[in-house]
Amino acid sequence: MVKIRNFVKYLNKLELELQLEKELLIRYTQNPILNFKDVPYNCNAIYNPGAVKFGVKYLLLPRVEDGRRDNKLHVALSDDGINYELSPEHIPMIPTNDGLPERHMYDPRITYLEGSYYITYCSQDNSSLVRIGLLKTEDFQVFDRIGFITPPWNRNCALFPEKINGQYVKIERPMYGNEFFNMISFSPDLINWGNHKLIKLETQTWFGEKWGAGPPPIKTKDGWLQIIHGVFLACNYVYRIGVILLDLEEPWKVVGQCPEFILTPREDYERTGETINCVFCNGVIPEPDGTIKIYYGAADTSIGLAFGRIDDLINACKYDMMNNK
Ligand code: M1P
Repeated sequence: MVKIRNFVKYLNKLELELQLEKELLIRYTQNPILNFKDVPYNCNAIYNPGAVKFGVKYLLLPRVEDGRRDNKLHVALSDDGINYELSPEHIPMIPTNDGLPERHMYDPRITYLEGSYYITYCSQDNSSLVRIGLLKTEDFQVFDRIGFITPPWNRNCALFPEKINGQYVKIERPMYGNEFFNMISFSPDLINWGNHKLIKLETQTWFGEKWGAGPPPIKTKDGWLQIIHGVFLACNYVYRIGVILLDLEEPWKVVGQCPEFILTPREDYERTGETINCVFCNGVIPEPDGTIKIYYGAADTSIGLAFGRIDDLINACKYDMMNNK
């Protein structure tokens, strides 16, 4: 029995290796790993989770859209990074002190920094006005509001997992009407931010409309590995996932860019849903063996999981744009 089980494990591994030769990421065959049926109340969707290792557990912080289509964050825990149990209650909403209500919390990015977990998330009022809130927690039960760390009209913000030259660092995307700017900014205290620097990518068709940062960047010897999403306008928007490398000391400088997307909507659950043709990632978990688990929102409706290798993603970023090879 043990021999057969080991043989099946070996075959699964072989299959994974063969598929990874063709594509950089492969999907978990039982996707989606969470959908509306896992939410114990009337809801519209569950998607775009933040992700982190939490002690011996894997932790997701998905966005749940309730029966009013209001957005809240729930904690989901897992022993294996694949099978998650969702807590029935959303995390507490903390009153703001500046007169702007917070009706929706969504697209959280979780950064483990100096022994605490920090959550950057989109905070939206009763209209479409959105800015970035920052929460701090030790246990994912009690949350402190650090403050709002951008002015209104900002999304796709993640904190770096360590200071650079004595300063906290974030990546963010302010928007002015139909203009979108990805930037790095710095702070001495996580509250006051400045010294904004633009990040410039070589524009590719698949993100011709706009792009934005995904989860917090991962430190590698070749640079900060940053998962992004990119948007192309066909008859509708098409959201895809890509990857870039940022300089370790001057993270607004792009030192590598994979010209191709690394995940595109192909499966029914990615093509059909609240937002058709959409894969969007704001949570990954790198493993000590060099693999990476990529959690992504599928069609703004459910959560998919894909596997890859960090070295493959780094190598894909070493594409020579000048010489096209
Ligand atoms: O509907 C697709 C995505 O749209 C927004 O992303 P962006 O600001 O980059 O266009 C976000 O609302 C995101 O949650 C959503 O999945």
